[in-house]
Amino acid sequence: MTYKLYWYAGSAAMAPHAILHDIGGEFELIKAEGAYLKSEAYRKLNPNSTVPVLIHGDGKAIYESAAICQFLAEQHPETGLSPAPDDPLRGQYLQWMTHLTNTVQEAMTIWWHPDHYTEIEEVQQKLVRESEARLDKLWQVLDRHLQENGPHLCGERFFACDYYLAMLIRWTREMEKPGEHYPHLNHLVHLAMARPAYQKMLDDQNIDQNLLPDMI
Ligand SMILES: N[C@@H](CCC(=O)N[C@@H](CS)C(=O)NCC(=O)O)C(=O)O
Repeated sequence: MTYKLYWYAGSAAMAPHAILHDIGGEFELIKAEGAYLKSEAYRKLNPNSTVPVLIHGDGKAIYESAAICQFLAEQHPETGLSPAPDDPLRGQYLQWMTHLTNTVQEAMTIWWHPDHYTEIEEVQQKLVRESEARLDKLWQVLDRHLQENGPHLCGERFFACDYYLAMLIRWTREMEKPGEHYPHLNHLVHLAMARPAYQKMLDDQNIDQNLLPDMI
């Protein structure tokens, strides 16, 4: 099966793109940015005009990065990126995937796009500050979790949720306290970057991921 991934560099396509490299078969990358995202053709794939979109099977499109990650990892159990339904880690894996996309990513969206929430500039500035404070709390909880139960989110095994976390951490590099400043989050990104599939994704996307040295 040949997959197609609509993407642009450094976007929410990073994690699905790394997983496609773990799967190892051929896939097609289709760059989608700017005006093209708003085009009628693209809106047929994703009416929200965002990347990523995955095309699979006989042309079915899926959007939402976390859904694409889970779909790909489940379709390809040989990658080891998703615990099977009867695996004792399954519940935790689903918890992390959901938490990352509906809580951590949402806090980040407020930082990147306060304009989605209000037109009033002062309120936007307040939202940005509040979202940094909220992220700080979320990072502290995640960092403590990794310290006590890591090195990955579900312990010894690396799953798709770990790619997702590494991607979200990258999005905070311009914040006052980037995610990589927390030692166990930083270590998690190093673990993702040590995987050839993640490196291939960074190369394809022409991303030079400068990262603080491993702190643990
Ligand atoms: N919840 C969506 C969010 C997707 C999203 O906001 N993607 C951004 C890039 S990270 C995008 O395409 N923005 C539209 C643009 O840049 O014009 C997901 O996780 O896939």
